[in-house]
Amino acid sequence: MVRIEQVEVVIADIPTIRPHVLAMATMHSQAVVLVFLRRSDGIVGVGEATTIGGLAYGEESPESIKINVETYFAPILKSCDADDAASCMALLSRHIVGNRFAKCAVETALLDGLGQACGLPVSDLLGGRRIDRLEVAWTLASGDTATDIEEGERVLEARRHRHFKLKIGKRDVAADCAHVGAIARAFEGRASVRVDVNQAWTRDHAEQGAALLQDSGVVLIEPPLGKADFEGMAELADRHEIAIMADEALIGPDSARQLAKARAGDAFSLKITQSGGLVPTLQVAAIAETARIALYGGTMLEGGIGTAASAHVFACLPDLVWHTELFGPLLMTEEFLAEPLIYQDFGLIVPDGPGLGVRVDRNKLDRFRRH
Ligand code: MUC
Ligand code: MG
Repeated sequence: MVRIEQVEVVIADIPTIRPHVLAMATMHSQAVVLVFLRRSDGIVGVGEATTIGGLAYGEESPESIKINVETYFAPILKSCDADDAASCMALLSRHIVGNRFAKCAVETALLDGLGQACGLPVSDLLGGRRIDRLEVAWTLASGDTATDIEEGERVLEARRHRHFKLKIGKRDVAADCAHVGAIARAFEGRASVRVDVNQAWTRDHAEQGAALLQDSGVVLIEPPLGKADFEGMAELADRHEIAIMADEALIGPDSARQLAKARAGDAFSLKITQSGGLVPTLQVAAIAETARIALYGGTMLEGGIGTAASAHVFACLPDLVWHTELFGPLLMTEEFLAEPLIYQDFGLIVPDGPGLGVRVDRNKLDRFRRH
C-alpha cells in the first residue's frame, strides 16, 4: 500500500495585475493555498484551493483551509491508501463536514499523485477528455469603463479572449447598466459580453437590470439575486430571454438537484472548489445535463494548479455551452509553475502530461509564501 507520509500546506499571496473590483470585495492580490501530499513512493501530488476576498465569498478562508487540512485532514490522510483516492475522500467526508474548498485541494493532490504514479493525465482518471482546448472568457473589472474597453481591445487583439464578463453590482443599476452598455457597444460583433452581479440586486433591481442588459445585447447574467432566492431566479429566467446563471448557490450535487428542481437558472457555473472536488463537479454537471441546464466552466480565480485541475474536469464534459473563465493565472503578476499554462487562439490548452501535467516551482513559490 502506498502511504501519505507528509501533508504540507502553503499559502502564497500573489499580487493581481490591477485591482479586481467585485460587488463584495476589491482584490489586490490572491491568496493561493497549495496542498502537497508526499507519498511513500516519493511522488508528490499537489492541489490548490482559493477563495475571493477572505471570507467575502464563501465560508472558508485561506487560513481556515490551511489549519483544517493540517489539523483534521492530515491524520486521516495518513491512514489512507494514496492510490485509492475515492476511498480517501469517502473517509474524509465521514469525519469532516463541509470544508469543500479544502476537500477540493486534497482530492486534486490525490489525483495528481495517482496520475503521476500510473502515467495518466487526471482527465483520463476522470473518464477521459473530449477536447484539448477550452475557450476562456476574461473578466473586465477595473471599475472604469474606458480602462475596461482598452483592456478588452488588448486581449482581443492578442487573440486571448473573445468573451468578456463584467463585474457589476457595486453602483446603482442605471449606472452599472450604462457602463455595461458602453462596453457592449464597443465590442459589438467582435466579442460577447456577460455580467456577474454577485447577488447584489433586489428583485426590482434585477427586473430593471435584466431588461436594460438584454437591450444592450448582453447574453448572460450571473447571480443577480441572493443565493437563497431560488424563486426569484426562476421567475427572472422565465420572464427574460437573457440567460440567468446560478453560481454562489451551487455548492455541490445536492444544491444542483435543488436548483434544477426549482429551475433557478438557465445555466450552472461549475467550480471545483464550490463543488467540493473534481468528482463532485462531474456529478453537478451530470445533474445539469439531465435537467437540460447549460454548463459553464467557472473559476475561483485559482492559480496554475487549480486552473489545470479545473481544465482536466471541464475537458471531460460533452458540451460547455458558455465555455470557461479559466483565466486565474493571467490575473496574477507572478507565475509559480515551472512551465506556465498555454493560452492561445482564445483558449487554454489542457495539459496532457501525467497527473495535472504541470509542476510547481518551489523556488518561485517561496518568494510569495506567507510566513
Ligand atoms: C465569480 O463569482 O464568478 C470569477 C471570475 C471573477 O472575476 O470572479 C470570479 C467569481
Ligand atoms: Mg460568478
